[in-house]
Amino acid sequence: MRSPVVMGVLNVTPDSFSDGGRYADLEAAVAHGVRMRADGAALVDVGGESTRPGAARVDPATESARVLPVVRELVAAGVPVSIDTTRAAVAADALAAGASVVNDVSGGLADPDMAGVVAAAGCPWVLMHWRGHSRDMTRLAVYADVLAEVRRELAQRVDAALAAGVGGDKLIIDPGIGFAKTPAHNWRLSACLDQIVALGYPVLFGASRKSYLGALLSGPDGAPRPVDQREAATVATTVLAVAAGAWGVRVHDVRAAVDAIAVWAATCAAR
Ligand code: PMM
Repeated sequence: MRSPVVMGVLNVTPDSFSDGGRYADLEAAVAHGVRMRADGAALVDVGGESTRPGAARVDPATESARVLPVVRELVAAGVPVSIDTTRAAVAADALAAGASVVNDVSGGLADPDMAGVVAAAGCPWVLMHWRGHSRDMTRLAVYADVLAEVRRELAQRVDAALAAGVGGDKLIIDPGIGFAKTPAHNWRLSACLDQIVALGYPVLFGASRKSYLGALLSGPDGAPRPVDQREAATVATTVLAVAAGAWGVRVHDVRAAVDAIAVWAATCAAR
């Protein structure tokens, strides 16, 4: 059985919810990416624009200036890189700098040129479920049936990608945990991840340290569990996701995810 992919998160932003500011300088960012690779990350996902709910957008030049030096140095160090961007120009620059995968949280919706860039590069493309930019995200978290709607909207993004000439074997889908979703929506999608897998494409699952886990683990005063104390919960989501058939998980603590997957795989092998 193929081992699930672990994608390590490397946000080179001053304001991401989980690691904002920590890897803003080049040396620290590259060192962290190299460490995640050594810990077993199949890909290091470099992002230069925060997608936290309510975040303001950065201009494309700022986004490129943040990510390109990091992509270049990681690739030179032999680390496979995905570029976490919704912008075709940033994706094209990152691919030219050696990135091998485009991780587009908008599933191709934010930039009409993205499909063309991906098709021309012939690289894998992560299509995440998305309904709008961070500023509007909370307002867009309205569903009659979140599972049915996310399945339908993901299938539409797949169809659009295929129509634009991207190979079906290059597509990876992602339910977009925390993106225009309430905690209840996130739990429902987690519970029914097998039905996203049933769409027939590899599924990436990104729950690492997200706020619905903080809300679940809130203290007696109702305050959410701080971001840096959500790792055990994140590991639980990793095991549940791979058991549901996910292709991979996007996480901050790569070692913890790799260890959890090893336990899951050894358990499966002994059946
Ligand atoms: N989540 C974030 C950013 N990029 N990409 C994919 N494919 N899936 C996700 O769930 C996802 C993503 C936001 O989380 P972060 O601030 O920890 O990077």
